[in-house]
Amino acid sequence: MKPKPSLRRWGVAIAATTATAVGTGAFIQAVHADPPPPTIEICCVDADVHGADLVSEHGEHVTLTNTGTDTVSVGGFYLVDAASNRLDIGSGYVIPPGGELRVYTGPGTNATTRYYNGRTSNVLNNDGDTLWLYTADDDLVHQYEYTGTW
Ligand SMILES: [Ca+2]
Ligand SMILES: [Ca+2]
Repeated sequence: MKPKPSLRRWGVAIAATTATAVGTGAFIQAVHADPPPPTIEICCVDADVHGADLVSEHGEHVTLTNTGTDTVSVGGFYLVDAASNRLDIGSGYVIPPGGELRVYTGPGTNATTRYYNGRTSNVLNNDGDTLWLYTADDDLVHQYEYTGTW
């Protein structure tokens, strides 16, 4: 049995609204909802690149995209797979609207749209895996499942 990471989901806030008529006016009280989850999704997984999957610069990687209209800070976000392997995202990374960030398992030169974990063993199973994306505060952002490409 592979241990599953805990699926802590974003709380769904119930906006309770009470209206009290006072004379001719009315007061509306609303409970503030939790902030919405970040608009970051796991777009695609390149688990089996041409040749060795940990080749420098161009190895196996996960691509994250920002589907929203605001830049999102993703420093400290991390990915976990079904075997509890973890891929981190370095501090200070942001993804602008419509932009993407590639998170590599192996070594390479970090750049604005590429972050390398410098690991020495494969994480992304070539025959399929499930990935969970978490914020730095361990809140689940997105789940992504893929199968082998053959
Ligand atoms: Ca792989
Ligand atoms: Ca390969």
